[in-house]
Amino acid sequence: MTDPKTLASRFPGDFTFGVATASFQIEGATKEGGRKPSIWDAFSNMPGRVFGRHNGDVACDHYHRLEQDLDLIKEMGVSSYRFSIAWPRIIPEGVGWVNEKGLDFYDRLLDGCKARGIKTFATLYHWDLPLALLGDGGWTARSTAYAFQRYAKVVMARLGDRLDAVATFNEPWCSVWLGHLYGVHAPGERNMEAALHAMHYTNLAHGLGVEAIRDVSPNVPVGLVLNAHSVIAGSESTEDKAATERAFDFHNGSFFGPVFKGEYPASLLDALGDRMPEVEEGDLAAISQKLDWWGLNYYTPMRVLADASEEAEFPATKPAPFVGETVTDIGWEIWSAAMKSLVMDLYDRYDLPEMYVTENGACYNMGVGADGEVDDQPRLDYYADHLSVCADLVSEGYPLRGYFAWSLMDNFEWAEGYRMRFGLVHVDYETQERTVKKSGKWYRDLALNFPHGNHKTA
Ligand code: IFM
Repeated sequence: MTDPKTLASRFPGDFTFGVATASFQIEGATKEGGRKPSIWDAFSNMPGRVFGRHNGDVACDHYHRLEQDLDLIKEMGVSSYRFSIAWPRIIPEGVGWVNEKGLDFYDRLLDGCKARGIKTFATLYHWDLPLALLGDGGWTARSTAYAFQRYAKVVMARLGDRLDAVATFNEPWCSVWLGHLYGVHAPGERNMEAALHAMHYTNLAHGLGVEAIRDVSPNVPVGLVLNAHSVIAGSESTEDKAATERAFDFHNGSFFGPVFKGEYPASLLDALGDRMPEVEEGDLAAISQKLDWWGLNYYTPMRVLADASEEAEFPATKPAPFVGETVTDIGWEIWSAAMKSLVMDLYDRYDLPEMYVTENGACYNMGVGADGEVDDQPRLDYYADHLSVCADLVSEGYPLRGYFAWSLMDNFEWAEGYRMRFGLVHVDYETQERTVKKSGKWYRDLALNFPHGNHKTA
C-alpha cells in the first residue's frame, strides 16, 4: 500500500510523525561558537577511519542554516523533530566551564520549533563525546558517567522548559560495541575488556542522566533510544538457535537487561563477567529506574549462525545469509516482518513503557536528475512497507506513539562519510542546496494530510 492518505488513516489521531537528525551528522561549524573537538572529530581526521577522510567540519552546514532547515521541517508537514545536542558545544572539555554560546544555539533551535508548532524530541548523547574526556579513558572510565550527569543537568536547566521529550542516549550498542569492540566507530578500540567497561559506564550514565533530568525537569518525559536487534537463527538447528539466544543476550540484553530488569544477562556474566568493571552497589537501581518511553531504531534484521571455531568469543556467532531479496545501497537486507516480531518479542521479555520508532529509513544514493527531481522510489517503498508494520502494531495494541523517519536530510553517515545517503531531502554538499526527494514528498503527503483528531484506527 503506497497511498499516503490511506496509510495515514490507519494511525490514531494523536500519533506523532516526525523526522530525525543528529548533531555531528548535520551541524558542521565544529570550530565555532566555542565548540571543542569530539572523539568523532579526531577519529574522522585519522587516515583510514572514515571513507574518503570525510569529516564533520561542514556537514550540512546546519549550524548556519538553522532557520532555513526549520522551515524545511515545517514544510515536511511533520509534527515533531528529533535532534541531538552536542555535548562539546555545551561543556567543550567534558567537565568544567559551560559554554553559553552552545546553549544559545539550541535555544534558537527550540524557539524556532515552538514558533513553527513543532514538538521537540532531544537526545543528549548521539556519539559526540568531548575529546578531552578520552584523556581519562572516555566511556571506559566511570568518571565519564558523572560528567554526563552534570551535562544532562546543565542542558535541562536551560532547555528543559521547551522540550517535549528527552532521551539520554542514542543507540548505546553503537557507541559501546562499534566503538570499543569492533573498532569501526570512534574511538576505534577493539578490545572486549574496554567494551565491557564502556557498556557498564554508558548504562550507568543513562541511569544518572535520568536522575538528573527528573531532578531538574520533572515534567519532561524521559526515555532511551535503542537499536534493538531482531536476531534470527540462520537455520533450525539446535546450535543455531542457541547461538541466536546468545546473540540476543549480547546485543540486546546488555542494555535492555540492566535498564528494564535491573540485571545483566546471566549468559553474558558467565562468559565475560571477569572482564567487566565492578558493578557498584546502587548502580543497577539507578540504571533501572522506570522510563516514560523508549525508542526503537530499526533498519534490518540480524541473522546468525553458531560459530564453533575455537577462537570465537561470546556470543560466538557469525552472520547467516540474507533471506530478503533486496538490500539497500549500504548493503542492509530489507525485511520489515522482523520489525514486528522484534517489538512483540521485546514486550514479551521486558516490562516496557510506551514506545516510539525513533529511527527507520533506507540508504539509497541516487542524485538529482536532469528534471531536478530525485527519484528514490525504493526508499518510498521501504517507508510504506515499514509504516504499514507500525500501523499493524498499533492496531494490535502495542503502545507505539510515533514514528521518526531517518533522516530529514542526507548527512555524515559515520564511517561511510557522505557517500551513503539516508535523507528524505537530498543535500548537494558543494552548494548545500536541499532538494526534497520523491520519498520526501510522499512522507510529506502522509504527515501533512494525517487526519489529526480522534478518528478510529483501522
Ligand atoms: O546515521 C545513523 C544514525 O546516526 C544512527 N542510527 C542509524 C543511522 C543509519 O546508519
